[in-house]
Amino acid sequence: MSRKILLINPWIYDFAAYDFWMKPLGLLYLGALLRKNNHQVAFIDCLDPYHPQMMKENLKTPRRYASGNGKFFRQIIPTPDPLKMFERSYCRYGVSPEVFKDELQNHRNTDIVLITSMMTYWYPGVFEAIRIIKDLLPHIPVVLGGKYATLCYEHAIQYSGADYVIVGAGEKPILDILQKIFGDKPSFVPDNDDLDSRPYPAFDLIHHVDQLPLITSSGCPYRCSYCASHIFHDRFRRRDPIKVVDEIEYWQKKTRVVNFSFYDDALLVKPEEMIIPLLHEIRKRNLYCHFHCPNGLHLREINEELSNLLFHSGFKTIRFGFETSDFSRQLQTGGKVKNEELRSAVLHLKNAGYQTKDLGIYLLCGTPGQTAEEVRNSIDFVQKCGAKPVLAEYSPIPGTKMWSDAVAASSFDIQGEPLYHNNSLLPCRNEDFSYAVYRDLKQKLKNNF
Ligand code: B12
Ligand code: SF4
Repeated sequence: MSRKILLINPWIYDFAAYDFWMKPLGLLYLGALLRKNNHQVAFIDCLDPYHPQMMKENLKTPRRYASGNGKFFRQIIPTPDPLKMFERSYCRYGVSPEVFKDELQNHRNTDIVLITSMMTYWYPGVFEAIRIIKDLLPHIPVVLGGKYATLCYEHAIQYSGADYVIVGAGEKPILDILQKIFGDKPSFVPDNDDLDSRPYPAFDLIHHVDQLPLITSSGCPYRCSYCASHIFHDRFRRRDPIKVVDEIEYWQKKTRVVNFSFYDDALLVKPEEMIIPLLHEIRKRNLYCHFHCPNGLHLREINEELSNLLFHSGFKTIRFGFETSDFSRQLQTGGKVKNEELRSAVLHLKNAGYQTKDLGIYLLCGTPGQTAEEVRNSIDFVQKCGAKPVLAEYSPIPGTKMWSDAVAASSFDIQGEPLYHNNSLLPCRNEDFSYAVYRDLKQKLKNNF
């Protein structure tokens, strides 16, 4: 039987949040799958920066850019007790609770609610949404999935208020839940090993499309000690690059969108298998696109051919994961890149036409045992290579190799309270690397660029 299913992308509660091409891709993949199983799917996006009711009520609409990034609506809210010692405004990013409640009233006859989650430390926004749903639609089952639900399963079971908490990929579990609750046998189950067997995400549910996310793979062949990729995906799987271009062309024809963001963990790995054929096909079909990669790309693969291809195919925002120039830490954390590889990659990218400001190099700050000097040296090294250092504060993640070091290094109870995973806290910094030193480094970089 056809069920009415409501998807919810909850608020972000944090000290800071910026829309770096963010969309609830996993949730919208599930929406498409459920439609393919003949269910009716609706969507409430608490993060919608173009929400019509908010636009009407709010004189100050969030500043947005033509490439699809920008600010969210924002309201200052009380800081949760565990974070009170941190003197910054704590905010709800997204629509107001009143707007959310109004939207929910239109879905009183829904059969089940699916809510997603991202950063572990954003759980208060998820809980608030669930609390309101339970208030207004008390008898409707609520299923919680996504990153927080996977990484902090016990916490989510105990405190979220959801009826079901799902770990990992949601495709099979959600069909199982529908069968368990309503007795609905699935008519279509995607092949877990064939990412192209999934229907395209239900992007038509987004009412104002300014950019769309793409994913060409799941997982990553590397195992960096600070990263959770292997917890979500047991191995690296890829789509057929030609089918990815079919999808790009499909969305472009349907929505006229130009900006696309890649959410892959390892887009550039083995370029001959994915990015090279993909970009050649884009050019063959004469598609005009701008690509954005806010998630770190691999530097190791960059050579003359790939640099030219990226530059001439509309790769506008590119960020690379470099993390540190300290050789022993590079080895300890997984060895995904070496200093020489950064130097050579920047040379190729600049020869292709990129400028320093285009080449953002992520440096991981505040990992256990890291000194301020290591970060300074890394900044210097990136600048000497001719690229732009971008500081990324380390967020400790349960289940990663670095977790036990993070627990030992942190003065916060990161095991008991996911709010302390917040990267803004630099939760694993040590005496040597104070907030003042960090702020100073950040300010200097800001002044430079
Ligand atoms: C793309 C990405 C981003 C994007 C935004 C993504 C978005 N959706 O908005 C950008 C680049 C902005 C970003 C930023 C950051 N990110 Co990030 N990001 C990712 C990444 C690579 C992929 C997420 C994704 O969308 N995957 C694709 C979709 C298809 O999968 P999915 O969402 O998981 O959905 C599936 C399941 O989760 C499940 N599911 C999802 N929802 C639901 C709902 C229900 C009901 C059910 C049943 C199932 C279900 O089913 C889906 C389909 O199978 C992950 C790593 C990873 N491999 O997952 C890190 C990750 C989530 N990010 C992480 C981090 C650390 C960050 C940053 C803090 C980095 C930094 N230091 O600056 C920033 C923070 C941003 C901020 N403060 O504003 C960490 C999480 C940390 C934490 N403590 O939670 C991760 C895990 C990476 C890591 N280091 O291991 N990120
Ligand atoms: S290369 Fe990137 S995605 Fe892969 S394990 Fe390392 S940090 Fe994670």
